[in-house]
Amino acid sequence: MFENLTNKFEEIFSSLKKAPSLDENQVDEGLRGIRQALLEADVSLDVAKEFIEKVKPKALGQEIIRSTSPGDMVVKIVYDELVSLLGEKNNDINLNAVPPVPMMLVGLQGSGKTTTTAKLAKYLESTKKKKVMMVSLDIYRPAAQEQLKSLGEQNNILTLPIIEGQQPADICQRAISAANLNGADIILFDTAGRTQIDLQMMSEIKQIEDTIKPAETFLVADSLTGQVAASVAKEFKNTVNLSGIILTRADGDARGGAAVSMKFVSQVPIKFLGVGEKIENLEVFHPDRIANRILGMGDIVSLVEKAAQDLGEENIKKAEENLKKGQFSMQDYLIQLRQMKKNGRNRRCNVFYARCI
Ligand SMILES: Nc1nc2c(ncn2[C@@H]2O[C@H](COP(=O)(O)OP(=O)(O)OP(=O)(O)O)[C@@H](O)[C@H]2O)c(=O)[nH]1
Ligand SMILES: [Mg+2]
Repeated sequence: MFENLTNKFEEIFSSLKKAPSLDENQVDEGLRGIRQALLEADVSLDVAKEFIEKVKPKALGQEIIRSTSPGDMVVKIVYDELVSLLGEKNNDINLNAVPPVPMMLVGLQGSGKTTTTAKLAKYLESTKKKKVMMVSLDIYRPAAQEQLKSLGEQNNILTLPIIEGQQPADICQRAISAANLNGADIILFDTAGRTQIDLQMMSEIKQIEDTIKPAETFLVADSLTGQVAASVAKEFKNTVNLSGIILTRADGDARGGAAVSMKFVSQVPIKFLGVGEKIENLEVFHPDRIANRILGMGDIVSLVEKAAQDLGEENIKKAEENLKKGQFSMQDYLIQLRQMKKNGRNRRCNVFYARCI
């Protein structure tokens, strides 16, 4: 995922990093390149525009921190904005409800709902140590319920026995009783897909939502559809209370536009990535790690972060001078204590502290 963006960003940053200092034109040129790269990755125009508008004043007004080049600073600014665009932090799955906790997966046809239901069940069982029951509400596509049943059998996950001809609302009721009987902590409801959003599908999903009152409603969206995935999420959100996105086929997506645009366009966080067809191919979505992956420059980001921390050195020096001049204030003292706490066993601070006492 993101190979194209990573390559483009690397190109842009390598020329920025070579420059000993940066003027407005160089920054502008770099930002134009970033905007272009985002658009080519199928990020929506609004998102690309907003992104550049946020980065620009920071990139131009940013004081250059000692020990790093201005180019590195721009990388760090882009990184921070990217993390914020992707959703800041991972929103963990909500298990705060009376068991059996109901969750449902919705989405367009073929987006990966059934496969993801099984992946999620496996994740909840192995990582969260919960007993899960899977239930198919897809009474329309032939063999859809059997597909989930066989995934359950292959992976040793409980599924609700199929009763031919039963309607979704009745299946929901039966599932809740069966989960209680079997001591399941979580019920995952897999729903039927449609080729496109239509009223019938939306009203059925709404009905299911009203019946089961899910703690989590995941939209399963195909990453390969780029910004369409983000607008589909926006539309689903108008009907149901979407709590998270699971972006599938991330393994085959070299552009990554859906991942980048999703939070901004739909206001719904991505919680997981589907990264293959196998049951274990589900990854928790961490915006900071993804931003690192996109920029391919984790080392620079940590370097600049370190440099920012070391800014305390400046304060230490000033405080030392104040001490020599006999003007050591309580403020200087506080700076020293904070810096010591931050750095742990920082020799320079310790020496200084020894001089103070
Ligand atoms: N490479 C890859 N393939 C995936 C991923 N997730 C699902 N698939 C494949 O996508 C195809 C469709 O998956 P399903 O889970 O049946 O999709 P669905 O949304 O339930 O489809 P309908 O029930 O017909 O609406 C299957 O062949 C899956 O193996 C993924 O993350 N990566
Ligand atoms: Mg299905």
